[in-house]
Amino acid sequence: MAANLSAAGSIYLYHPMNTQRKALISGITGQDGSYLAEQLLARGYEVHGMIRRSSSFNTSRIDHLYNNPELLDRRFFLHYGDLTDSSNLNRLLERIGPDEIYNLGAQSHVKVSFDVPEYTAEVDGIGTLRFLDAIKEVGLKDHVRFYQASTSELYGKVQEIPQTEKTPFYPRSPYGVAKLYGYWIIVNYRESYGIHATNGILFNHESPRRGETFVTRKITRAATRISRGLQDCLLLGNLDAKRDWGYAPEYTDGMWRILQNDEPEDFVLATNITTTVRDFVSVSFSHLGIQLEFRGGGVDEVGVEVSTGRTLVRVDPKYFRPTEVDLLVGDYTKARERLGWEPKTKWDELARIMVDADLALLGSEVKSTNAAVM
Ligand code: NAP
Ligand code: G4F
Repeated sequence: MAANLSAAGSIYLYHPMNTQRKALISGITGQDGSYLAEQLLARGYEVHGMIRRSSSFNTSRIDHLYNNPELLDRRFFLHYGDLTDSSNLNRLLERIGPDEIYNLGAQSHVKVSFDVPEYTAEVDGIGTLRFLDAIKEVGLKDHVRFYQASTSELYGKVQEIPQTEKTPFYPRSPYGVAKLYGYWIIVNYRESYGIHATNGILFNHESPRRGETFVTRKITRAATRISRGLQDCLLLGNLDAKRDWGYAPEYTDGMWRILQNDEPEDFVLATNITTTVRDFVSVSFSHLGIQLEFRGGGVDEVGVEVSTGRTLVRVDPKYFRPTEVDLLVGDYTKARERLGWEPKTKWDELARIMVDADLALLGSEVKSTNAAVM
């Protein structure tokens, strides 16, 4: 599908008489970007997405929008771009003239940020500055509203439980530190230039569209594959880590609500419930009829199937991080009171949704393999 993109990018020209609300999303090919694009289209927006050139297809999460002739190049436009390229950002803002910008693009993997710290800072930190500066340069500063994808990773070594908008930050990874720059440059441009720029401090949110190397999706994919005899064992890192896991489409709805608030303010979105990785594993396997018992400790801890004695989960230190965030749990009171936002899906229901989706995916993979050999 990527073949037509440059055409989609070059034919669109901003017209001042066009009154439909326009949103620009960086990171539209990611988990959140894909849900947000769907929701904004459903709300009647014209949606523009920034997409990176890739040597392989990177659009699977938005292909259903791209392949819809009612939408493509009518209300849904894709443009090549990158958060490391200022001239590209300037050009896009000039051409599109968006009313709302959602900056979701990022090198978003915490562990990977230890391997590519400089690139992570470029994209997640300075990329935010580039966007804000482009807004100033093209004269959109009094018009546009800007959402920054800030993160509970800012709290890192937590200074308070639960974490609120007022809790001091203590990031524990190059990713967290890069996002800290993003957070403060938003505050600074808001205070210096009056730009309607806001931070959504979002706690972990997951879905069937979650990238396969984040822990929840890694667990639900492996559990379904193990249950069908396609994989022997799941290797994980820190089983004791605790996260506040919510359901991604509810959080992208929260992003939109944050931008509809006339005062540019920062908000925590979370569920206020924290759970260990180990418990997420147990619930995921249990939904497939596999009861696990965890035995041992540290790197020797294993998850054993009670009925057969098979070891299905092991610890592999290669998934440990140089510095870990042990516990996250967010207090979303401000979002509830000011935006009417509340999470609906609890983490165990979320695990079941993801397991069911991965099972369905396995079914279609098996079917398409069969079709290919027949
Ligand atoms: P994701 O699935 O990893 O998506 C990241 C998106 O950013 C992808 O579209 C990716 O493009 C794009 N991207 C990466 N590098 C880029 C660059 N140099 N220029 C432009 N785009 C680039 O992440 P997500 O889970 O949807 O998260 C969305 C945002 O929220 C991220 O900023 C993340 O850090 C933040 N956040 C996420 C969570 C969470 O729990 N999901 C919580 C708090 C904050 P490709 O598809 O081409 O790789
Ligand atoms: O799923 P994770 O990789 O997510 P993490 O590090 O919390 O980051 C995610 O949420 C942040 C919001 O708090 C976002 F800002 C960020 O962009 C991303 O979306 O890891 C969750 C926990 C960690 O403590 C990790 O050490 O799970 C632990 N874990 C244990 N075994 C593992 C594994 N994580 C991964 N990715 N892979 C494992 O095998």
